[in-house]
Amino acid sequence: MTMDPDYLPFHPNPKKPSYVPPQGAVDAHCHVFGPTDRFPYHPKRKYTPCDAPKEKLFELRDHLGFSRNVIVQASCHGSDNTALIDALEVAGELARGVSVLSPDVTDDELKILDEVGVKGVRFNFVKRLVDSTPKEVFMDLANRVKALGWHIVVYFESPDLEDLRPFLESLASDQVVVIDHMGRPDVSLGVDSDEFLAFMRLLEQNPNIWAKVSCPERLTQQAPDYSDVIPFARALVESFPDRVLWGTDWPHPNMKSHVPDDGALVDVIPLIAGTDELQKKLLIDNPMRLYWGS
Ligand code: 0GY
Repeated sequence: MTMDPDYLPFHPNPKKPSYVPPQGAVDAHCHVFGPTDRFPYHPKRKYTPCDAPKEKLFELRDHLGFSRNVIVQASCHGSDNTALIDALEVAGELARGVSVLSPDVTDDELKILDEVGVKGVRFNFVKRLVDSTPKEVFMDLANRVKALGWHIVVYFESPDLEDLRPFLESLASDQVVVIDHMGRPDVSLGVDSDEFLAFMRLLEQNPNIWAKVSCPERLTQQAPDYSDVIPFARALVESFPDRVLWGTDWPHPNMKSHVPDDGALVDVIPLIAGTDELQKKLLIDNPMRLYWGS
């Protein structure tokens, strides 16, 4: 199996952000990858990342002025959560996790994940990243993790929203559902586009649906200032201040256009959450409630 990475490496030396996050801030979307010799990538992965071990993530957390991480299992490790478990064991109270589960996961495996700090399961519908999984399989997993008090994280791209809407609404009838990266809008259409208004309506009509206002680096056509993405994130933060999360997305797997500077990504925060109160909800209150139960 080749281990050559097929996307850009993460930024070797991100700048110190000008924006200082409030004490206790949470980076609620980031990943750990490898190291390959301990935690091999999944044989059916769609891309091979650069190793991005937990030590590097924790260094970045401190450098950017954050206190905690929510580490999300990405497709390149499939449903083998061992690198995630290892990172959570070392981080203790400073991290929580979101897993990817195989349909035949046992109750004992779920218990281990729960004990180490996993609080959610991710359902990935992005066709370039995963082979498709029937919705019934996801529904069954959602029912199983409900007993543990976990929530669901869903990743899809905006053209798939209408197809997924009944499924999302059904999940959200009695469980929190977090949508990754604002449902990946096409930002060239503008914040008043039918497409983005449909996403806003999804949150308006479903009080259990949350959004991550993350990933300007993937959505932008104006790197590195990300000004075309800011109105989308700001609309969500101002309309749903108690249901938004923010994350770096480090180490930015599968990026081919540019290498984001994580310090520059942090400097976007005050542009999308314009007051101390909105920043505190986005970076502390919301993630602490969902992942630390406080
Ligand atoms: C992300 C985005 C991506 C990758 C994954 O699971 C993944 O492999 O999430 C992507 O390529 O858009 O959230 O990190």
